[in-house]
Amino acid sequence: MRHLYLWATLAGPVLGGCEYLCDCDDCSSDPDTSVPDDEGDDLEYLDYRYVRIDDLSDDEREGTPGAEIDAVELRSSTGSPKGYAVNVHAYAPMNEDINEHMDSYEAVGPPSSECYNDRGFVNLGGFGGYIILDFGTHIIEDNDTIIVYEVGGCEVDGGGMTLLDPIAVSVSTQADPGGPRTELGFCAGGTCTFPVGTLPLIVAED
Ligand SMILES: [Ca+2]
Ligand SMILES: [Ca+2]
Repeated sequence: MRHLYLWATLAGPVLGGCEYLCDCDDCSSDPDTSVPDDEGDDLEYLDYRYVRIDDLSDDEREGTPGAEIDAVELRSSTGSPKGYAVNVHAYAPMNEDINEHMDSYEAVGPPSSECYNDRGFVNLGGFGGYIILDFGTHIIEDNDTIIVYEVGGCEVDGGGMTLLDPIAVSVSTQADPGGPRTELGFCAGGTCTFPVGTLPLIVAED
């Protein structure tokens, strides 16, 4: 599938009126004749619906099953909650032999692990593991925030702290793991906040 990318900076609203487009010495009596055809008005853009979490934790830590993903939350530009992940589209864990928590739907819904109480999360298994989710009817928009609840840095009942596992987060308009995606950034683990910023526009194919 071929996708055409139009970056937001190039696809902004066309400036109307001669004062923005030319030197006024060159203006005709009809400024509308200076406005180029705006074919972009007819373009449809794809919605960003999918969030991907990649496990970046080090495989050299023997006996550790990698990042523990408890929940993924989407918030609006104003900080108000839009919702938690609803569906799982792909789950590719690593190190399955040491991974006891492989129910990918543990990453759906509000946080539930209560700091590594041996439930409520799914392991990605170490570097190379990933999971792709969506937020149901909620799309990922410019200036939203995505929060990933990785179980790390919190105190376990009986003492000790859970291990921080680094992750990377990206978003896309399609669920295909091999498709194009926009990286939002990296985090050392624990509760990770990723500002969405301005997403590149992707034109829908006919
Ligand atoms: Ca959970
Ligand atoms: Ca962890």
